[in-house]
Amino acid sequence: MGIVNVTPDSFSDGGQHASRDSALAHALRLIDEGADILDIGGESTRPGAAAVSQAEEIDRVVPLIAALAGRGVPLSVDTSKPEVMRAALAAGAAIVNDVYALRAPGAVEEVAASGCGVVLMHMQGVPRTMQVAPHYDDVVAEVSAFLKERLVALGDAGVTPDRVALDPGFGFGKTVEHNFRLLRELPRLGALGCPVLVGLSRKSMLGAVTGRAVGERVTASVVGAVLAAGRGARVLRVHDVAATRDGLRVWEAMQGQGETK
Ligand code: 7PJ
Repeated sequence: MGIVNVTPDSFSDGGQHASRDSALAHALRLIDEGADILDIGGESTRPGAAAVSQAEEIDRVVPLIAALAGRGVPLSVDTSKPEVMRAALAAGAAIVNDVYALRAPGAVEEVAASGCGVVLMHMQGVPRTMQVAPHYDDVVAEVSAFLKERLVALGDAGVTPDRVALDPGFGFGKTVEHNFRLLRELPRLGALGCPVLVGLSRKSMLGAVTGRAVGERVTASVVGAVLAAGRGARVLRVHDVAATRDGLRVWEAMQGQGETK
């Protein structure tokens, strides 16, 4: 799953158009590099990021989804707002990826009304403050219990587990230690019966162990992705598609199921 962020380019005078064009070019490059899914997001969920209005978020993601629909690559929309989900699905998105796990009022109903896939992610707290003092008695058990509870809530609304992928939410209300424990014990999330999605690309947990700035974390990200694959992750949400595919090819060859190219 290749990451496509549509955020205004503050260094360009072209405004909305320029950022849309560069997002489209980036998305096409990720398809070329072998992305199986594109995840399109118009709002940053990084700690301390400014909120984006519903109209603005729709304005950022919908034209890009429309431009990318029908190219043979399923599109995911990274949003927590039901109205954005609705507009994105109407424009051709096939998956809703929600870091709030559809807890916003109306979000479950929006997904239930369509046949789309869903990514349910765990987060402790809210983005603005989630990294202040994350606390768990047993992080793996608590993340599992949360995801299981969300699966039940979706099931009650008619969204069956075969439409769902589960994500531990690396970096979302977790210390470095919590994140690596979740990675180590990832098979316990797989035991819930849904495919597991992992997003650790360029994240600060990798900076914490390598000492590297965000722009220098490709190697660490690829190693993290391969480790996650080895622990059962079925979808890897990444910025660096080509590099990740190279890493996965090595792992797959070892498994005896290597793709040839
Ligand atoms: C994730 C996400 C993640 C899912 C972001 C970033 C922060 N969606 N959206 N999982 N992270 N499902 O990419 O650094 O880990 S935004």
